[in-house]
Amino acid sequence: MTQNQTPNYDAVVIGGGVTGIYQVYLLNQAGMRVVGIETAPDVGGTWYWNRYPGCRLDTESYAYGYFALKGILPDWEWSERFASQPEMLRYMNAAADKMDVRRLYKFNTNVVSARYDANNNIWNLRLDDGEDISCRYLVSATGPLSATKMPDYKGIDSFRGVAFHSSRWPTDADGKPVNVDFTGERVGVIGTGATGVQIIPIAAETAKDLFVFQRTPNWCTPLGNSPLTKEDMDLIRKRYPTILEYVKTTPTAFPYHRDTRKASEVSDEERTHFFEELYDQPGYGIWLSGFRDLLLSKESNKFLADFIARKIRQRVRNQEVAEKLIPTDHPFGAKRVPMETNYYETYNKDNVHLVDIKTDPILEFVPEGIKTGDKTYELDVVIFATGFDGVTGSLDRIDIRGKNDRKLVDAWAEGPSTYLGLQARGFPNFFTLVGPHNGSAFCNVGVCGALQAEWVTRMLTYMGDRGLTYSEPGQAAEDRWTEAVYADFARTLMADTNAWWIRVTHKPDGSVVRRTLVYVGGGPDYRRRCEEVAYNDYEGFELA
Ligand code: N01
Repeated sequence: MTQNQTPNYDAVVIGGGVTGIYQVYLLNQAGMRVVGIETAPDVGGTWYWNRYPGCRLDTESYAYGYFALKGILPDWEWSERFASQPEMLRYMNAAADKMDVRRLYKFNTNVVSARYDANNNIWNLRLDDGEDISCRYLVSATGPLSATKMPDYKGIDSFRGVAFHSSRWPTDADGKPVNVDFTGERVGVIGTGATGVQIIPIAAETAKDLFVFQRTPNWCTPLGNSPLTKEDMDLIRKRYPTILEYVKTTPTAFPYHRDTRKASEVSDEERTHFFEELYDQPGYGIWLSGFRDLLLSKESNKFLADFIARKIRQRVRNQEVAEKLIPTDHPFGAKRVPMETNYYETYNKDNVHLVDIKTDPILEFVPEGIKTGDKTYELDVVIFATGFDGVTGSLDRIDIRGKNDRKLVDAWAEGPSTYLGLQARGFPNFFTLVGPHNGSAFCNVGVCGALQAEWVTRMLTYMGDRGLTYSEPGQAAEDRWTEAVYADFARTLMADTNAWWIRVTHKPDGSVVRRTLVYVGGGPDYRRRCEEVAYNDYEGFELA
């Protein structure tokens, strides 16, 4: 292989979030010349950008991040079972300090394009400050939920009030997020996914009027947050190795395993009792420790969906509103289950109004607010909690070209094709951490992303030790992996529901292609497969 040109860096890592900074740290520790590129002025990724009121972790704080990894932050004192965004950002900053990675980052910088030069086996990157840099290995850690999705309603620019996406909270002249005070304001929230469900109860506390523009209701369940005392933390810290080993055994690296029974194997009474117990538990238990066939059997799913629907009817006083809040178009858990705190009770407040935009669609924005078919809602503030262009969105926004100048967006036009969700044929030396079809994306990213960064570091070290500088998946290995990912997903009840992890393509001939962007085989199987590949000298990858 010709390699006449020496690249500026051994590796470039795109992204300074929870996975990116750890990857930069590990590669630097491994003796590589590495630089991280980050859009934001500082580290934090999702915890830097999402600063909306109510934003918090819905993974147990002590089961997220670097809690048992290489001695990073073993002393951290979590103040709540599910930490708030400000605490998460402090944690990310402390982790960056501890790993001393800021000096290895270029902040306030976007990668505009990345092109593979086959003659020199390097990637050439153009940055938006005009600088050109090159590297041997390109590693993306851009996050599955970072490319914001904004609706293109007519007239948005004509709106006289303040309007912004939930993960682009307004900032002051120094770039610091401002505290948007809703007191006495007429506020509109568009979107009722995990983000909207966190914002709505907080905005309702002070807004004069809160209008929730809901297109599709979600199945939401209680978060059950509570403070953690110093004594709690002392005990938790002593258990860190056990917690890490345990979450490594669960499908999503959250501290929950599914029950071994099918829903139909128990009596009505027993089922209801079990659901009540799960509903009262903090966190994701109701979704992730329920009956084992929850996402495989419509019958099993309906038992739980009916139970949650009853809870919604009990918690919301106005039964017309309650019915609008109950999903009818997707099974429980087929979309991400938002974890809520007083979400349903919020609709009992006089200042909160649910606008069903499925039956009365938004027609346009006007200077005074939002116009639907039925009326004009006068508003001062509009928050777009409309989500993200999931998983591949942030990569699509970079002009990435592999061998023969082939664009990644073209290669993945009808859905990603990868090996282990880590590399794509035709794009040598390009690794996608927490990327499409990757066992770390549908997972507790704080843990799974870090374990994956460790795996990639081992692979690059293995290559370095043997004088290898080129890695590309073989066609057969990639095809097998991709087919298995699609087949696994097709077996679940998630297959027919649109969510951020599904790419829906409307083709010119009128046909519609729906493709999963995530691997649902579970973290343990994924990591076992990765270890098998590593043990067998990275079988499936063409190394040179
Ligand atoms: O985004 P979403 P999100 N007009 O895509 C609606 C993570 N997260 O930011 O369903 C009107 O779930 C859309 O309606 P519909 C978590 O993984 C974690 O809430 O398309 N409405 C939906 O209601 C989560 O899954 C935490 O009909 C429009 C909403 O906007 C992921 O981020 C907290 C619309 C989007 O929901 C994304 O959550 C928050 C339009 N044009 C988020 N376009 C934690 O707790 C979209 N919608 C850690």
